[in-house]
Amino acid sequence: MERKTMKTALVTGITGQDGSYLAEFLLDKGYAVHGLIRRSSTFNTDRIDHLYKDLHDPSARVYLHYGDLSVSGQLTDMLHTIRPDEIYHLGAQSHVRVSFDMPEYTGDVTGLGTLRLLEAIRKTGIKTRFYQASSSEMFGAAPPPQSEDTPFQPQSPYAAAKVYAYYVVRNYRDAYKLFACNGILFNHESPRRGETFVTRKITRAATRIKLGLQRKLYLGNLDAKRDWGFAGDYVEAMWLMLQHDKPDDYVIALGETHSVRQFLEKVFQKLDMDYREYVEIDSKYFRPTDVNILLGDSTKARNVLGWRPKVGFDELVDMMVKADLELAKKEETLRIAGYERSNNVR
Ligand code: NAP
Ligand code: G4F
Repeated sequence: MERKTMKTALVTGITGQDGSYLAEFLLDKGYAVHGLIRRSSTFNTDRIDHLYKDLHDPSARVYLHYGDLSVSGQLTDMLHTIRPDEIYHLGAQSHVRVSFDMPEYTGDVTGLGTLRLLEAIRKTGIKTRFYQASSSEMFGAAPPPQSEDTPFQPQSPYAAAKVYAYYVVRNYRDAYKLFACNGILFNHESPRRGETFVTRKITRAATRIKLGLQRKLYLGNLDAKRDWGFAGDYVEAMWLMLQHDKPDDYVIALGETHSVRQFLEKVFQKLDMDYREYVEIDSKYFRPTDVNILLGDSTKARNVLGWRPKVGFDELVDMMVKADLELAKKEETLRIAGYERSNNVR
């Protein structure tokens, strides 16, 4: 019988929310998964620790490499050594509010980071397929619904950096015939979402308040509307784009929009509480310019790739509340045993 060789993928941002779901998905499909990780003085691999096996174990299929998107030589060496069949470029300074505090760094990592990887592919001459984590933030002030044909009106240094990256991907596809795709993903969340993004900040705080571990939740603009889906569903779309016979750009979205206030109401209601008793507005969480409304039209991805999200908005909220309630209960147990976790709200 013919032995099928294992496909190899390189994932930048493997330690992030999406990277962890994607690594799981690719391992299930039989891939060997290489990930770029940053050196950190504290552990930053929590989301993928359950996937990692010691390399002396013959069944190990996850390989981690130290590097940084701001250093091009390293990226080129890595591609030369790994020669991945597919590259999923998810690494970025991904926080919109932070991009106003660190605009130059965000431009370097989130914008130029993509160019550095594309150049590494071009210089090494490896045959690979490239996925770029583009974002619905690029639509910015453009009225909804937003699709592949909607002109970009970026409203932050983060969004501007992503627009730059989007266009270099298209340019390298045209100029050098690279198989390179932009996935224009609308907001996607999960129990693994970073704790400073609004959905997770709310589910963490509400469940902690419920158990008496926290008293207040400070937020910014409650009127902003987002099209929130489940991260696990969205990583499948990334993979589908790279399996298609030609490279293209696709919007990925649930196609429903809800305000931050509606999300808040729903979460607190599930816990039998009224958010108005606990939430205070703090101007530090407002952005110099915000995106008022995002609502995606993913007809193209549904028709061409056959992509279908499995988790709806209500199920997503349920999933996040349940997971954070469990986490808060563990925290409560530790607190009773004398261990206080610091709750640095950012
Ligand atoms: P995330 O949780 O913030 O993860 C970002 C990842 O990038 C982390 O693994 C981080 O490493 C890594 N990273 C940051 N700076 C780096 C650098 N200088 N060099 C190497 N790696 C670096 O983001 P996510 O939610 O998973 O999103 C994944 C990608 O999709 C990002 O590009 C984001 O901008 C984009 N996106 C996200 C959404 C969404 O709703 N989630 C929607 C559209 C697009 P550490 O763990 O060490 O910090
Ligand atoms: O959760 P957010 O920080 O997500 P945002 O800005 O939409 O960006 C996320 O989604 C993008 C896709 O559209 C990604 F490209 C990006 O990497 C990231 O994953 O904020 C959502 C909304 C904003 O309007 C914000 O002003 O919530 C509002 N908000 C209100 N109070 C808050 C807060 N956001 C945060 N992070 N923290 C608050 O206290």
